[in-house]
Amino acid sequence: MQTGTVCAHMTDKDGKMIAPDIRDIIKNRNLVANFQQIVSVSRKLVIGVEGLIRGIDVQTNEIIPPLKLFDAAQRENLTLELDRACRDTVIEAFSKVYESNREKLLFLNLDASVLQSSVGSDYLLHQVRQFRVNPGNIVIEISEKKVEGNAALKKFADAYRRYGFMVALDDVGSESSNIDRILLVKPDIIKIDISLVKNIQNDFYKQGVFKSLVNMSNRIGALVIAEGTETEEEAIQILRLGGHMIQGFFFSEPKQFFDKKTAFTNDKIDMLGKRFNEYMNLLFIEERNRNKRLYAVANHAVKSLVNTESWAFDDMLRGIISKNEAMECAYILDSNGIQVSDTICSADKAGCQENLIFYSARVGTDHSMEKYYYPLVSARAKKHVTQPYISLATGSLCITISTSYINIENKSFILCIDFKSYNAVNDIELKSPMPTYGEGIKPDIISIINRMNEAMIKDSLTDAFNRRYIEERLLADVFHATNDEHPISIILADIDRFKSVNDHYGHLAGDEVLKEFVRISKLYVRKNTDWIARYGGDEFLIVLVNADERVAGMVAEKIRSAVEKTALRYEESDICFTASFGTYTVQSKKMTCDQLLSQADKNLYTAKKEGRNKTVGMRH
Ligand code: GH3
Ligand code: MG
Repeated sequence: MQTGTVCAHMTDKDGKMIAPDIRDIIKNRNLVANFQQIVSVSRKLVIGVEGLIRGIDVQTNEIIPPLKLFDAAQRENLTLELDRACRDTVIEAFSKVYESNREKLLFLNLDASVLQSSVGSDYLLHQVRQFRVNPGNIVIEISEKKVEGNAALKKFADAYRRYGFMVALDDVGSESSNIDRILLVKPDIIKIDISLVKNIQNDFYKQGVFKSLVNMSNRIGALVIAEGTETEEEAIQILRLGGHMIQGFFFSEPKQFFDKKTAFTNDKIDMLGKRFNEYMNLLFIEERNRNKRLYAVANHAVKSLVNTESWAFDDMLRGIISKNEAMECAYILDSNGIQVSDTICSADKAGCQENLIFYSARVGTDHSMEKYYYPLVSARAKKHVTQPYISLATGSLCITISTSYINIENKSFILCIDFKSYNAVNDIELKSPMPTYGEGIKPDIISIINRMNEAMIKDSLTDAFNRRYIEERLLADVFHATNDEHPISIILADIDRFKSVNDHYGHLAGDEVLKEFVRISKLYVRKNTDWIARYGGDEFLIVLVNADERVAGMVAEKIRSAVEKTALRYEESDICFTASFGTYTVQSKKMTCDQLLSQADKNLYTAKKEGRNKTVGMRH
């Protein structure tokens, strides 16, 4: 819950704080509803508003913030009465704009301490009925901090979900968060607390926690809202980390009332979308340039190492490190991932700390499970750059580049270099020239542009469409389907135990499995209307336009069965694999893309839970 910037100064003549007369406030409904917008940037719309309550001191006309109201109510044992009065006020104000905005959501706070009494009474259900608001438009926000027992929370969430409400866990990521509670309640929405969002662009740890919460939410079919987003930098990071929706002063402050037209519009959405694209383009270019620099440095080092026998590795590494300020440390592995040199740190040793958790590895350490070794062997890559991670040698953020080479003893080795940070890496001079076209080769501009356009919307590995395409096309397809009143079905498919395919046969074989899955799927969908996109790692989205529930189930089953029967020849092996499918169909009802995807994802999750190699559709 956001409390905004309201301040109240109810003091007596000596300057002492006076408690509000809570009985009077409840009895006379001296309450006012404010609303703050919640925005989906990818869908370019305001999906709803959170209702926030303020009290009014009728004598002074001063505003009383919610915390103060609830404190006073608790002292008088009137929490339940105040909670109900607040909700009445908020729902009534919302109902005035609801009539012409029937697809918008109202996020409604419920004081967790009244959960127990709310389960049996159905009071909230009667409240929304009284104001003729559909429960499907209401998201009940329960503050994580205040919930005392898991059982009451689950009972409440289950009961209200059955009535058609959605449930959000509020303040997730604040000091008392419980991950097990999220898994237990399986909320529809997770609202991430302002403490995790504040300055997230400068905090690698916050980014890590935020990303994990998003990943977990995606798995359980919940959407993530980042609360308390105040700046453009924070908003861009949230989008980069996969946050689904944004709330906070960046988009709008809570407003006392809104009219029907402006209630759900916001000028900043388009601008943020553009800024985000610019940011991602820059990031991509920076990363590519950074990797080029790293490769140039590593190649240079390898040139000296190919002529060095293994007994002299340590000395040679010392020489290399001393000439490169950006390097933190370097070490050499044999082809099994076992360290054969010492870990040579930069002269200042600034970064190399030694304690029980963070220490530099020594000769004999097994690195075969590390992200800088694995791709070189599994995918037979010659070199690899990791994403930034916390180094065990230094405890600070680093990037490792690994390069395989053969030395004069004709043995294979892998050189690993840890680089200090982005800035240091960016300072390395880039010596390799930009690629140029050879003499006599005229680049065909049209075909380059076509290829680039294609690359913008296609997944380069599988030739299915990519995430960007999903965002644009699904919106259009769903819009047309609901407008023209024809059904639209989606299938979410995920390869079963795909990690073990990678583990058994290597990443390149895994890639072939992904390609094969797309090839098979294309055989069972219509070329001109239906489409297939890569939704994430081994997850695919198939969209069937003008196809009902029965057709969706049939198509999914056909693909599933064809996949099951396939033995993919790869090198000396026949790889067999299966996939699970979740379908969902919208017919004669309005649904957002996010809701549609989340419903199909729930079915996919059920298919996985029920043993995999299975299709699960709607169950009425
Ligand atoms: P489950 O049946 O529960 O889906 O098990 P799973 O092992 O398939 O689990 P999950 O879907 O979470 O794993 C996806 C794996 O796909 C993780 C990742 O290493 C791998 N992966 C993601 N992208 C690629 C890719 O482009 N190529 C290859 N070879 N593997 C990928
Ligand atoms: Mg999988």
